[in-house]
Amino acid sequence: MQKIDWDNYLLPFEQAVEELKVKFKNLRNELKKRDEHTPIEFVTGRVKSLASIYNKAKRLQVPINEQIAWELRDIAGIRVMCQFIDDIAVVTEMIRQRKDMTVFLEKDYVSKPKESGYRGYHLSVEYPLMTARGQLTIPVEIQIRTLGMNFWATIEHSLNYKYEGVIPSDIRQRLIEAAKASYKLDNEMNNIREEIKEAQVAFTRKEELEVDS
Ligand code: 0O2
Repeated sequence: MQKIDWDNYLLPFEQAVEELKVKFKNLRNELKKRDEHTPIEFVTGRVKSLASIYNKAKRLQVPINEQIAWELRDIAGIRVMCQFIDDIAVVTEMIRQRKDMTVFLEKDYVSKPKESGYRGYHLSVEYPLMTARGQLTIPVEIQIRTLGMNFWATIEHSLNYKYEGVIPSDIRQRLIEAAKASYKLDNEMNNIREEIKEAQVAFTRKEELEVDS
């Protein structure tokens, strides 16, 4: 089997992550200036580490070759964080409507969480990239989460790292309970989102007036 030159192979994924982070940050800034509420709170992105690529390939039992990115789909990953659960659908629809990427797979772990308690909405998109060697289309996974879902997933990810993927069952159970509590909070906040949005708009206006005067 031909060996992969990882530095070269990952180059377009790094470029795609950088481009998409800018695009989603610009989208947030535009919405913030135009409308009074933006469904995007903040955006992050990363290229999957080699260790994580090998682990996932092993778990899915797929060979390591040039096609690996299409098997794993999340070598390039973008995360969009939202304040409210309803914002997730708004961002999802914006992505579906975009002309610079094509959605080819959606996984709804918001209404159907993973066994671990993990929630998030995953979109796999084909992203055309202009490189020095011409156009390439690469897969990118966009994860959309509320701030609460992201907080939970970040903590769980560190514990998984600490316990090398085998979290003790008592801690695992508490994480499941914490995920339920976090989702309850997300729903409560979602139910009073109009009140919260109005308060945030009033607060921003007050700050702007103070700066102007
Ligand atoms: P990293 O950043 O690579 O170290 P998908 O096709 O992605 O919708 P699939 O195939 O089940 O779902 O994917 P996988 O590999 O289980 O998860 C993909 C990514 O989703 C993970 O990347 C996490 O970011 C997130 N995720 C999925 N399940 C969990 C979970 O139970 N806990 C947490 N914390 N995150 C989860 P990596 O590979 O973990 O991260």
